Amino acid sequence: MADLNALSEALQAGDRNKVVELTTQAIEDGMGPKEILEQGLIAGMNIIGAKFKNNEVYVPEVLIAARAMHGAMDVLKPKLEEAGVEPVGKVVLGTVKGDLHDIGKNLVGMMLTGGGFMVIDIGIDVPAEKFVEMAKSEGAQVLALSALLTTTMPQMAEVVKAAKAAGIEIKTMIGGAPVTQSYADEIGADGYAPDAASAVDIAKQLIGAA
Ligand code: B1M
Repeated sequence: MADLNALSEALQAGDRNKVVELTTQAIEDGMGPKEILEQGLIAGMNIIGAKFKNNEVYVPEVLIAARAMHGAMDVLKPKLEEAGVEPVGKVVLGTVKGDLHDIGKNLVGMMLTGGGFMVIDIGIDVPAEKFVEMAKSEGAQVLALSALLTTTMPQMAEVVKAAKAAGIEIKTMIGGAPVTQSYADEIGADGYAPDAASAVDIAKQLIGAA
């Protein structure tokens, strides 16, 4: 019988081949895709997230764990769809207009995916109107904005303003090295996360899934 603890541990070690092998084995053993996702993969990603927050692991370890998670998701996704398993929520994620930094954004996306969210990553240098348009067309619950430059932070205010003006039911959350909770308060964003692991907690709180 497949061992979900071993799956979680292989994910934490970033051993993509082992993670794919154990996920495949768990499916063949007749385990439910939701159980494999939650008790194996998300459980492992949560541990990586907590260690990342505590500076026990660093960006490279998170990236290789996320790569292993992606490998498993390729195998698991069709099974999840067949079983009608709904994601925790849908997030539209991007780096704001004028800003080309994407390493932190990508990490946030990987952690959110690892946390069970469906993430629509719309890239870098994204204007406010595009965020709103995508949030509408995707029916997302959360708009997640990243900025690494003090000069592009004001773009976050533009997105928050545009989302409010469009009258859409959506929560906005922001992050990035120069961004703070007080800036989030100042521009009326619903949430702020200092790092990729906390972004998952905040996104869940915002949609009442915490
Ligand atoms: Co640039 N850059 N850069 N850069 N760059 C910084 C940010 C800078 C601090 C360097 C410095 O001067 N010391 C400085 C900004 C100064 C400021 O405004 N305060 C700077 C500058 C000035 C510039 C240029 C203007 C340089 C120039 O051309 N003269 C230029 C701007 C280009 C543009 O965007 N228009 C520029 C360009 C670049 C590169 C293209 C060369 C490259 C980016 C490559 C890429 O992203 N694909 C680059 C890089 C790599 C950096 C540094 C070195 C590293 C950034 C990074 O990836 N960190 C950076 C200096 C530094 O931070 N040490 C610097 C690792 C990443 C994991 O952390 O992105 O902070 P971070 O993400 C964290 C959290 O912030 C948080 O979670 C992540 C993981 O925990 N987080 C969120 C991020 N987004 C979040 C969203 C959330 C929640 C949490 O919710 C939605």
